[in-house]
Amino acid sequence: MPKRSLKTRILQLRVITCIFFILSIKAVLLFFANYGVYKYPHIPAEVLETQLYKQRSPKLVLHKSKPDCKYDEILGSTSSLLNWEVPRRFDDFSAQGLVNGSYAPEHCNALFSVAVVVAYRNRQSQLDIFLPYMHNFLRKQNIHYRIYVVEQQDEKIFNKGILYNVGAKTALGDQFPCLILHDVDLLPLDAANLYACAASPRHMSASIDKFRFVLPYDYLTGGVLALKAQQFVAVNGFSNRFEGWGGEDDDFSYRLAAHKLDVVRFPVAMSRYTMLEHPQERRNSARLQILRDSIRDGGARDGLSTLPPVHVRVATHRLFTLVGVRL
Ligand code: NGS
Repeated sequence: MPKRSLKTRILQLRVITCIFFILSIKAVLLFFANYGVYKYPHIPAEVLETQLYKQRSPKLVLHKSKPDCKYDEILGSTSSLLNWEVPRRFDDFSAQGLVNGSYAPEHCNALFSVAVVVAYRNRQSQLDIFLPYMHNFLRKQNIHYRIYVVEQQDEKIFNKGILYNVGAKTALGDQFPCLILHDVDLLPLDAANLYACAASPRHMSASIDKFRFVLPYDYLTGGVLALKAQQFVAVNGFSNRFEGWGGEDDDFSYRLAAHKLDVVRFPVAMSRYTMLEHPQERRNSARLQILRDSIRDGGARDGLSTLPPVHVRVATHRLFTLVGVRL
């Protein structure tokens, strides 16, 4: 066999290296292309304000001498935090203006009243970051809001759907026209991400660092979702059947679609979140079956209207209203 010259060997090596390099690039591109929606459709930034649902709670005390609050500067803000800049300690936190987890601006009359509803259990270290961070963030937004922490206070399997139904009922009792269903591990990074409902349900956490700031799939409504209280009631709230992790939000997306309620989003630069780290919860192995059954029998028969008998105890704290639930 003829001996290959050094030149041929180097050339061959180069060809192999090039092929390897091209294939690697292709694999990386395919990975990114197949995993998530990079450019999701969103409300154009210029018309955002016209799409918002301006509605206050009748309980909000208005001051005739004060003007209505303005939102154009907030919506136009380009100020953002990078995920590693998010504080993990709040040694100098001030609770100024907060009563029972609620706040309304003093210098103007808010045009939005918003209930932030957090389904919660056993994540104290996250709550310790979430509450001060969110109050610091929301107090700059000129909105009237209240944070409800809906805690499952028993040893049964976690049921987020029931907690959201109970939380929504409590917020409805307080006459909040807009609900924001919020995971405790998600923190908004963009000052322009106004915590307000839109005419259509609004998926707010479209761009999360854990998912490389890519929307994992277009019908995802989990994480942070804003919708009118009347829309929540119209779709009969969440299913009560999902126990453990997963599926209840996809079922809710189906309910919205079945009621022809299209989900809207804000542009990426206003929808970024960081996710606080935590171990993955145990997945509910029955979730896909429950989802299929729920969709098969028309979806929304089970929900807010069929909430099982649960013990609910509401207690007020300075930074939040606690809605304790025992299944
Ligand atoms: C889907 C789950 C959703 C969940 C989403 C993102 O697979 O409940 O992942 O989860 N659907 C089912 O399991 C049917 S996340 O990675 O944010 O924890 O919200």
